[in-house]
Amino acid sequence: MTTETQTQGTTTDGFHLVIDALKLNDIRTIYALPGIPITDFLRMSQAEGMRVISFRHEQHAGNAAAAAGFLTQKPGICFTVSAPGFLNGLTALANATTNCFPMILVSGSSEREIVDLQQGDYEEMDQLAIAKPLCKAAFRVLHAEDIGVGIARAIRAAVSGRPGGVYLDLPAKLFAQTMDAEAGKKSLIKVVDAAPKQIPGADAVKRAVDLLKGAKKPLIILGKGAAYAQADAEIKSFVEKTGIPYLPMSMAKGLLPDNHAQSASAARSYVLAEADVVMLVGARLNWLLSHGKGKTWGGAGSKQAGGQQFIQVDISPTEADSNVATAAPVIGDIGSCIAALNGALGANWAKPPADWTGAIAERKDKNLTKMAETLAKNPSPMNFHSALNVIRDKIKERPDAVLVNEGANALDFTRSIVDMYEPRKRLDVGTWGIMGIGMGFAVAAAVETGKPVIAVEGDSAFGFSGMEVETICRYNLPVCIVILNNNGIYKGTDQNTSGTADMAPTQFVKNARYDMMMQAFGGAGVMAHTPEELKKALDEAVASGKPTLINAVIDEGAGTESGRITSLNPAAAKKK
Ligand code: ADP
Ligand code: TZD
Ligand code: MG
Repeated sequence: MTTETQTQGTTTDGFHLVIDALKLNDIRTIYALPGIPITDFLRMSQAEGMRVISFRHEQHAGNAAAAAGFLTQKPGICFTVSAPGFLNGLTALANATTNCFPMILVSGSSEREIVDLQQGDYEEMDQLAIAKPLCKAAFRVLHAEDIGVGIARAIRAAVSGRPGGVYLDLPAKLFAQTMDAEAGKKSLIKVVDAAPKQIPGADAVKRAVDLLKGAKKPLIILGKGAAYAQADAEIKSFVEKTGIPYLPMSMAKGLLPDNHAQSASAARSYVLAEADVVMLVGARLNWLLSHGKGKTWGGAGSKQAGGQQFIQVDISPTEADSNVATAAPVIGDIGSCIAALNGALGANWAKPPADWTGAIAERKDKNLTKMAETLAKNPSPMNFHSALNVIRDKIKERPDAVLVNEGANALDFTRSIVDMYEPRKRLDVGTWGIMGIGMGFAVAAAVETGKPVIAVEGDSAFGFSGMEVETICRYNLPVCIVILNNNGIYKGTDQNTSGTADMAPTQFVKNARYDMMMQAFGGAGVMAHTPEELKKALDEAVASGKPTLINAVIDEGAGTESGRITSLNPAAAKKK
């Protein structure tokens, strides 16, 4: 039991039971923003040896918890105050659930009796009801003796099956409740096997292997579920043993190194349209994969399927057939599924036909040569390519560094230009394409991995969480933020055509000094106008580990509207 409890003699309280329950389950870090009713709880947590990372806005504390969950397979924990703090954290909770990242949002709440009669308490809100549709599960604990069960249920719900966000409601009164210390200790639960293995059926495995065997143009797509699963060796072995070309989704980059001979990234549009059997591993056929149909997949029209047969390796049985027919669902955890598939391959697995792999290699070579030519250019002002070439070299030199990435063009160009070499080193806007994850993810990446973090940010994207540079400085985290500054959303050259003095809605103040924001809190702030200046500042930042913000000034006309998803704009849809 805790020292505090001991000094109190035979009683313990809600504060300490929550701390002890978390510790019992090996949770040592809390991402939070203080205030009534959790201020004392956070102080006590710190005093009891927990790492408490205190943020400037709950959304970023929540995003940090989500990233921690993705990186560690343990639920990231975020604590907030009632109503407004809770609501600020809710975007992160919903985003975590959407992305299948395990986290627990714990919010203090007001007095139940007053909330339920709507009598106007301080920060009154029926938080449990609001959280429910936005997460996997939501619980409230009313009595100190139920804290152990509440935390155990929250942990299980977050990490078992398809991982996701969980909401835990802790009313203010609960923290101060006391109970017998010994009974309190006994009431806590150490969760055994929180994310049990789920073994796929032998018939499902055979069906998938038979389909792959008959394929002329097979393709594997690795998604962030595969990265999350930490089954790196099994996946590598499967890919290499089968010889099947693969495509990594954004956050699966580095699961196998991007320069792997079987990577088909540089021939993406060719392989998607041409493949006959596609094996999805922890990737959904959502908008990011054009729902498995349409022209991307070689279909005749925007709604027509391309004729591929799909194998889906996923923990969620309802994911199959979500967009197009799934010929061979393999349901279980990715580690167990890939191990079973590896076992079923047999000794004499025939590699895919050479005309398929050869055609891919040909296109890859052509595209990679073209890319190398573009990257070698040194235009003035700098553009996305010449700036990102510097980041590309840095990640090659430091493959252990974590790359955080958000923006529109700033995202798309980074994803295609910067190769990743190790698993779970790329954190980005995920399934929603959400802006605002940048600093929260960067803080968690630094705290959880202890490795250098490079956050490549659009100037708009950075604005969503920019105040957390103070947090980064306060905890002296090895985070280097690189803002690809084109003076606006998509680009800085938009015009207001109305004749009024206002700037266009997508434009920002010209020549903004984001670097000075970092200086304001004692970090290093640097302007970079050339790749040489950018390289020098980045080298220094990574070598020193000092919080750094590099304001990389690029051509303000360099971007395109919405980056690569221009076609999703309603005006573009009208033209279709
Ligand atoms: P991406 O955006 O990279 O394509 P998605 O988020 O769409 O990836 O898909 C991730 C998928 O991985 C989800 O369908 C989820 O159910 C699945 N998943 C997550 N963790 C595991 C796991 N440990 N085992 C099996 N499937 C998993
Ligand atoms: N709000 C939220 C929460 N998420 C979003 N995705 C958006 C708004 C819309 N949006 C994008 O999809 S990208 C983007 C916004 C506002 C910013 C693009 O500007 P940037 O990047 O400066 O970050 P580039 O390099 O100028 O394209
Ligand atoms: Mg921009």
